[in-house]
Amino acid sequence: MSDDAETLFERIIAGEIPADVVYSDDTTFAFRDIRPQARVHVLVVPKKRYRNVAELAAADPQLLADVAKTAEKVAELEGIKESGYRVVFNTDSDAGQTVFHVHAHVLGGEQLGLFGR
Ligand code: DGP
Repeated sequence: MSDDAETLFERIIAGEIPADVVYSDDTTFAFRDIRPQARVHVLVVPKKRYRNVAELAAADPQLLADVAKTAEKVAELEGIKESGYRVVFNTDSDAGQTVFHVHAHVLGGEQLGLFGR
């Protein structure tokens, strides 16, 4: 896919593709992963698209902070803030990144293994 092409997540943010939305504010958007890897598995994305977390951090550190704060907000809304949760940014092919609109996976609601479920 060309970097100029509208990604799947932009279409979800725009409401063109249905999703189970957990939280939205001016700069970020959170929705349940379609293939959950834990009892709670929510994706947090900045509404403005960057390819990965490194590009986001370089271009707009405040927006990366917004994503981190929304991850915590999601944990609070899902009732897993106290028990703990994992925040993961898959980056490029060896990590299995498939959607090139940076997204944080928020995982929890059960005891997680060291590197996955
Ligand atoms: P990653 O591998 O880090 O690029 O994660 C992409 C995630 O996106 C993957 O866990 C599955 C999820 N996903 C893919 N397509 C859809 C979709 O149409 N809706 C939702 N809610 N999640 C999706």
